[in-house]
Amino acid sequence: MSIDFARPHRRHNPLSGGWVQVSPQRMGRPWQGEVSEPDPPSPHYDPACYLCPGNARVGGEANPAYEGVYVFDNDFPALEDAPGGEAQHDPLLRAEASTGVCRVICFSPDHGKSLPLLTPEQLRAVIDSWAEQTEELGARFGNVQVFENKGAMMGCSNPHPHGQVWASAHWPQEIATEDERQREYLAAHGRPMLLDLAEREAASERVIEIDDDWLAIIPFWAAWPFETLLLPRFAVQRLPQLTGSQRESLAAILKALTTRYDNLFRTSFPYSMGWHGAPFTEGAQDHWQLHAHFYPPLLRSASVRKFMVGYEMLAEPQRDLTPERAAEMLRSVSGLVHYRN
Ligand code: H2U
Ligand code: ZN
Repeated sequence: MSIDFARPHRRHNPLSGGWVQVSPQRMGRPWQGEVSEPDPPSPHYDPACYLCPGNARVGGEANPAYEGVYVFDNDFPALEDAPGGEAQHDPLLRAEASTGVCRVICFSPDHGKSLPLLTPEQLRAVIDSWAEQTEELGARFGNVQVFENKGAMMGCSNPHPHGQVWASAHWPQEIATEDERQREYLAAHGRPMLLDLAEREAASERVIEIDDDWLAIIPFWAAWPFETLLLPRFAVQRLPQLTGSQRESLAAILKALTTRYDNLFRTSFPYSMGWHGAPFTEGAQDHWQLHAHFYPPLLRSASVRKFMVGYEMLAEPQRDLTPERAAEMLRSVSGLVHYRN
């Protein structure tokens, strides 16, 4: 007997090695939880914003009158670019120093222009900046993590469109795990895992956007309701390797995907997104494929979110809405016209 995907089952995440509990039969249960307010629309300029052009940041330094993408060193960096002490090898109280650099990337001088509201050219400039930062910091550090934390619901401190980059001497946990899983897959199957996946999923019911270069899917093993995985359909390990035309197609697919997200609940869709690429080390990294994860918290409306609590914290992630149904919902809204236009 094969699995009945309409009944409780578990799905495996080959990138993380984890599992997710899927319970499609629970979709009909009543909701009596928190109802929070959606973010209000943002003005083009906010005199109180520490990221708007010309305004003073918290540390006192003023931003220049920037006109495109603007990158600065985080005034409150989580990592310091200074040598640390010796590692502590206690089996119970183990520790090591961590060093690195943290920067903030303002996507636009316009306080109200989140990714889907940027022009393809402006999005291309954001992609170029992600690639430049990765290249520059990768020359000095073992890993470069580019990410965006968006929306008050995700704990983002400011609506001004911005992301961050944290470069570290060490490989953070997620990167180390994905490195191992992809290395094992190449050894076992002779092809990079995520290139195989892009091929396998190109015509699946989990596709949100696809063109000759890129594929956006709700992964089979997604934990968050509308989680997506953005995959290249060609072999590439890191952002700086993308050609001009691959960056242009990426700008288009990012715009379409984030437009669908915003249109789904007619709100500026909160999420944490980020790029995973090969860490910086000697030798070929053929097992790696560049990819982006989007982890949005919303479940049913602009104000009803999924909480990863209870069973999720103590056992394993669980979802009611199937990835296939979530993909259908995202496909049913426009990827071309944003609800604010
Ligand atoms: P988040 O909203 O994603 O947390 O990012 C804002 C970052 O901006 C945060 O890391 C930094 C914070 O340290 N920041 C500055 O560097 N200067 C400021 O004046 C305020 C915030
Ligand atoms: Zn601003």
